[in-house]
Amino acid sequence: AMAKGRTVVLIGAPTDAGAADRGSSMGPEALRVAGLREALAGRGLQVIDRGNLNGPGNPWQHPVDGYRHLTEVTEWNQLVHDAMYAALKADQLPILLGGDHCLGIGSISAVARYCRERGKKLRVFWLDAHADFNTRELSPSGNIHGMPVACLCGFGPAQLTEMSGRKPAIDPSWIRQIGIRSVDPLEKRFVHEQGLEVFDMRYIDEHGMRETMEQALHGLDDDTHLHVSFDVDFLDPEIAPGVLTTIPGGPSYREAQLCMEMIADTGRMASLDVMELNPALDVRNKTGLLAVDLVESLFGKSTLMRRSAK
Ligand code: 6HN
Ligand code: MN
Ligand code: MN
Ligand code: MN
Repeated sequence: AMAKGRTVVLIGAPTDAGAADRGSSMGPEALRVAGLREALAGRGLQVIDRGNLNGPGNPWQHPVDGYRHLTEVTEWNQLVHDAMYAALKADQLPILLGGDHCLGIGSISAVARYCRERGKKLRVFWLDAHADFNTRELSPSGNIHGMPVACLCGFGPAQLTEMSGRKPAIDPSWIRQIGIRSVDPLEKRFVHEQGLEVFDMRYIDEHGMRETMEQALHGLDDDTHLHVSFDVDFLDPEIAPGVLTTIPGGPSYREAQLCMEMIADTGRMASLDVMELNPALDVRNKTGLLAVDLVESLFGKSTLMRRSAK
């Protein structure tokens, strides 16, 4: 599926309207400056950089009725949905360059629509320090980047839950959350109620990244489209300071590499989000460079030829 010669499309979505503070709107350009296109081309992929989507600015308002910037977040997600869907229809592998993680709604709604039409199964890997499973009733902040997984599962405002053409866009059983270590009190209860499969940091500590990924990847087959939604705050802040919502105790450099390499080994990743990179908080684009390094691993770069290499 991920053979050399595939066409990868970069879609920049420079907004931070779903977050509590500014700066992730600069993420797409920081990923480009860190050499994302060149890294992918080095993997033997065709790369088309579509440039940035052009959505509304950040009005910088307080939440209204439990949501901050719902109008702007909706517009951005519709743009993302349309661009991701067009790329998938053209048999390309889209990479969304965020932008804050509210955009996972549009991205994964497009993937869900596409999979439904093709009769494909979908699995979503949510690599994140956070579960992003809040609703306006549960959220302590009103920030929609804390709500995308709930919206995709059908819990949220109609304009965000119905974007895929079907509500819910995805079933909770299609999701695997990895690296989680910060869940709000009411959100925690809802995660349990909905039966999300969460490989939190405690699980990774006890079982190791290898067994964690074996579990998370279990059951993927030829008919499964694997979407990876990579929130850069997944990574330990020691190695990845360039994010707004740093949470200590994340995966190390080696653990993150293994996670990405094991995804690459399956050959089934067919769409990707790289989210929440915040260059205003970074140090000499260190986090941007690390994100590009990990994306290379997602596309099969490893230190040596693996005996299992396809
Ligand atoms: N992210 N759980 C917090 C909230 O405000 O809902 C933080 C969410 C962070 C979201 O990093 O994508
Ligand atoms: Mn997130
Ligand atoms: Mn996060
Ligand atoms: Mn074990």
